[in-house]
Amino acid sequence: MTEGKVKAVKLEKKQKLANPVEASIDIASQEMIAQGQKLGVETIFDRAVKMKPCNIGVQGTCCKNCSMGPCRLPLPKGGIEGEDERKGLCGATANTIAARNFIRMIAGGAAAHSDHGRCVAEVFLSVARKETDAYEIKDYDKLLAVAEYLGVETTVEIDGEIEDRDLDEVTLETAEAAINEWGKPEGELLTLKKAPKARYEIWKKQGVLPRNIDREIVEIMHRTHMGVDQDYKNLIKQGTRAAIADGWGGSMLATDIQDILFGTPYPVQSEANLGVMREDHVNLIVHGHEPVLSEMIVAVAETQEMIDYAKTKGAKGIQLSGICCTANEMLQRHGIPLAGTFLQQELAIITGACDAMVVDIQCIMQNLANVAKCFHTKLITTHPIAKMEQDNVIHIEFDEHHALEDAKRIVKMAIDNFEKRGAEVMIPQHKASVVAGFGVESIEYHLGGTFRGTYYTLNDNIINGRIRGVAGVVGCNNARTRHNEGHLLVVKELIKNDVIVLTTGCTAIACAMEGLLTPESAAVYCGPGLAEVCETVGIPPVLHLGSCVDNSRILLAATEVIKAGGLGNDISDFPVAGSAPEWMSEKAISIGHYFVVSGVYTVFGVTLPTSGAPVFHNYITKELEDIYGGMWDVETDPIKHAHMMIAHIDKKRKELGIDRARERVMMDMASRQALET
Ligand code: NFS
Repeated sequence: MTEGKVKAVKLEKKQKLANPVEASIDIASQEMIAQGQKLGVETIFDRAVKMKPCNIGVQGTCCKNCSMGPCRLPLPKGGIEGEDERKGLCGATANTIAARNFIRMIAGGAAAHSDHGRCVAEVFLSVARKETDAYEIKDYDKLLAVAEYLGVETTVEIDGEIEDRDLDEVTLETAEAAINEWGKPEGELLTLKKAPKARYEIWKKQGVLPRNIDREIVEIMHRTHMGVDQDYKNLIKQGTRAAIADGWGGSMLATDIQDILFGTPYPVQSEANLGVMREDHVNLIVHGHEPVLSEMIVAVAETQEMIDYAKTKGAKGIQLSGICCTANEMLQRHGIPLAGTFLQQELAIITGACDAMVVDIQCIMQNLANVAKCFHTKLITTHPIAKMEQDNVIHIEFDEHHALEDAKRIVKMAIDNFEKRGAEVMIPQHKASVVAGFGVESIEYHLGGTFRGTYYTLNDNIINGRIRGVAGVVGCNNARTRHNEGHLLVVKELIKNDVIVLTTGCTAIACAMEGLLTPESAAVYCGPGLAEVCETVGIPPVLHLGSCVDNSRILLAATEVIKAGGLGNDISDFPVAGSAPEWMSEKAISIGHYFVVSGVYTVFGVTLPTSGAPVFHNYITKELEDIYGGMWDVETDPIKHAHMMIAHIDKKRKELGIDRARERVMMDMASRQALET
């Protein structure tokens, strides 16, 4: 530990500290929370004990959109009887205020995902214009698929013959068409046509087809300005447009373009949890979201030149690992291990073995700088829109035009810092094996029909009841709940009941840390039907589909299920449910809402910031189902949470008339064998 620098974050003597066992379900994290407390280094877990959330904000009924407020409209004790007379100075009702706040959260989330997408699209354009040689097209099949849905011709007729067009021209036109989706002056998003036809028609009928990605976000800021939209139904309608523009627009383009530039993921093996850090290696941790930078770090850190350089400094090599969604991106394409979830970022530094942490955008706690100050760790920001005020933070602005040089500088900085480690090194010895990197294509490969090459086998197993249904369990950690407990209890309860789980984001990392992302976990945790499918095909019962922008992969996988037939015409017809047990970010609200309006019943844990406005809350948790076939729900008890999803899945099985097959599966083995085709 670096002497003399501890004071910046020293825990006060009388400060109430977190109980490590109550704060996290994960032993590695418990050890590091305790280690932080021993060294006097405060973490988010201690701050969560010290500072309670504001009850009015939790209810979603605090309006601070003008300087006459903040107007606070808490729900009276015992609820509302008769007319709800609460109003702000301008007369805004609790419903208006909660709806405004809610869609501003959607705007924040959609902006974060989509601006990330824009950055990736800009790199794609640089590649197409041949302005950078650090990046190249890695997946031409994906490029041609994206060209097609963006309306770029990939063939040309010459003398009556159809020939392929020049690939450079196709690449350039595709990149230009992609960028155009953020700000085109008229029309609607071209990506919407990837949705099932019935879904597209619902959006059209409701008048919620997004026009372009940026406009829907801007319009939320306008409508929620003082004195504009004062009808909660009309407000959420705009929230719907922006959320669709995220899930079926900005996020989907981010995923597709990342696949074009960095390769479409296929299953890879790796490991997860803080135990992936190595005491005798240079530990470089990438944290954030955009793979544009971390791809270059991987490329540089794996060169012999850098490994040799690390050896000259006394290290045995370079251990790269990741936190948050950058971790998921690096895992799914390169097998780089996961150091941990959102709530483990400070803990990774408290190991005393993190030689450098390089961050880009989103989910980066400002307290990282204070924790880094207590150790030798170099904390490096890289993005022009995400800097930190603390003076120990180094800013190396990353640019795709000199990407390799920037990455080299960062890797060298980590290596040079290896020798400066203090005496207090403690890496928890906990990690689990992982198989990650699933997606629309690899699910088709593993669960597709041998001859049909579609989702036939998956559908068949849903119809015959071996797989009861599909769940998308996603989202963050939240320091107001026990780290990872909600994720793991919900996911385990689902797979125990034969529901296959698709996961992304920090839920995916939590599942990875628990060993749920291995085919072997099927025999331990699954019901008999799902276990049989997983064992036959050799897949885990929980499929890692990537980062949070990759939730678009879940939407597209659901669309493939519909296309393969036998399970209805729309996402809302088939047995699927969504969940975010430990959500905390605005991005999660945007994801939740595009799940809902894509026809998915979606349950959130922790709380929903709408509870203080019962009429609006009722609208999104009940009435939306009549319009979109999906709705919000909230449940903090993980087991109940999972069973609400299962009940919905069973309701859909019944509506499809496939509930009987499942009864036979559960009752006797002979009937199950009779179902085999
Ligand atoms: Ni998603 Fe990824 Fe994690 Fe939550 Fe943050 S890392 S984009 S927002 S905390 S899942």
